[in-house]
Amino acid sequence: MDTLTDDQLDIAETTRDFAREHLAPNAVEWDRDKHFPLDVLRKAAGLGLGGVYVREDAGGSGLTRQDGVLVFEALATGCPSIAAYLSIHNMVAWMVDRYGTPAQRSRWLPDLCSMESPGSYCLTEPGAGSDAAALATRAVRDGDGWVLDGVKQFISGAGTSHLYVVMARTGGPGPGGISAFLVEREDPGLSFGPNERKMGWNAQPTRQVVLDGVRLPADRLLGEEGGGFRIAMNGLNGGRLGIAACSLGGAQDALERATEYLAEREAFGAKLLHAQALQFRLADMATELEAARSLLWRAAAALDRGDPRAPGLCAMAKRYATDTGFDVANAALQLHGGYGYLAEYGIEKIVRDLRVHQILEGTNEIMRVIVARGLTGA
Ligand code: FAD
Ligand code: 2MC
Repeated sequence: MDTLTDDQLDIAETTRDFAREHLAPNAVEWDRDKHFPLDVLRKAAGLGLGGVYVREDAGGSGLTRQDGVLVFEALATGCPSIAAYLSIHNMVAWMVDRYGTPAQRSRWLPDLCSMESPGSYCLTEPGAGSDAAALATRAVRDGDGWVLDGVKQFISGAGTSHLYVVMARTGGPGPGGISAFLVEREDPGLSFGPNERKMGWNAQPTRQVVLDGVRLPADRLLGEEGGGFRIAMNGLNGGRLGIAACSLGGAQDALERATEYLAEREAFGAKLLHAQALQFRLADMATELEAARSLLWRAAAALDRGDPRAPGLCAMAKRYATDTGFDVANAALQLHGGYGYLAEYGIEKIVRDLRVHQILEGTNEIMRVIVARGLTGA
């Protein structure tokens, strides 16, 4: 922790306190009841967590990505699923801040920052996931405005969120034919599928977003016509750091719980923590997490300074931290013996929540595609 400033130490500690008080005591129940605690998210917004990267003139906290990875790791120690939704919401808010006109910024950012209007990010479709540039949702010009038709798949927060950043095709095939739009929940023609039944991430809804002749005025285009894919990818660079940080937070919590458990549990006439084999296991888990954290902080610093290597470093960090986080949480479950498998201990929930971080915001195979392209130039 010695590379952190006093301000960063404060941010991490305040957020961890929030997670300890408002998330951790409820996380198992929210998972069981599939409850999305919007009231608690709004409380987090009171600490500035609804607009982490948004500039202060629009109600944001104006923090860096290096600050952000501390925030999301700390939040995820209380509940990875809620922390990850907040990370996605912050990706949306950052996109509006970064690419919005002054009018769009003043119209949408204050409510995004207070979480009066939670946000969702809509890229994936039933027929286009990893190959996002193949998306088929169409936006056709209609006078000054647009009409959108298509289906978005697996959208986090959908149905509850008020603002949807939707990537749609306004031109020819490939990434250059895609534009980004701001769609509101009340826009006629917008509807949602049922809440998907999932292995984890149960404390937030995942639904299809269906666009059926959604008519939008011209001022709902975000950024340039044809610039939507680049906007989506730039959003994801930061989003991938957030998801990686959530994996570290969940795994750190699991490691701490396993250590406490072994210190209490007796077998063969001694505390299990005295078994050197188990101490070595804990040592390896801590070492792996620290290595992942170092890479994540390096990627965040690269994104903050606009280093052209940042997308590759973000992909490396997302791949490494989400794989490590899952492995560490799974090892913590093993160290709890049979109790690790019981819902009330909260460990199996962390494992289930972290599993999907290896899949979404770009699968870990796609992270390797990105890294390999950087190496080979292909
Ligand atoms: P596919 O692209 O069909 O991939 C299938 C398998 O093939 C994967 O293992 C993949 O890694 C592999 N593969 C594909 N191409 C290659 C290749 N070139 N080389 C090697 N392997 C390859 N999307 C959003 O837009 N917004 C959201 O809010 C959102 N939230 C989500 C929440 C949840 C709970 C889930 C499960 C998904 C969410 N997603 C969201 C979608 C997520 O980003 C996609 O599921 C993911 O990008 C993979 O796409 P796919 O499911 O279509 O898999
Ligand atoms: N950062 C900045 N720009 C990027 C970029 C990145 N990470 N990735 C691609 N681009 C740019 C790229 O530089 C190119 O720009 P230009 O036209 O100026 O040359 C343009 O985008 C097109 O890129 P590619 O030619 O590489 O496009 P391709 O179709 O070959 O592959 C790939 C792109 C595979 C990297 C992209 O489709 C991808 O990331 N797929 C994964 C999709 C994904 O992550 N989905 C997550 C959904 S959100 C989610 O899951 C949530 C939970 C919210």
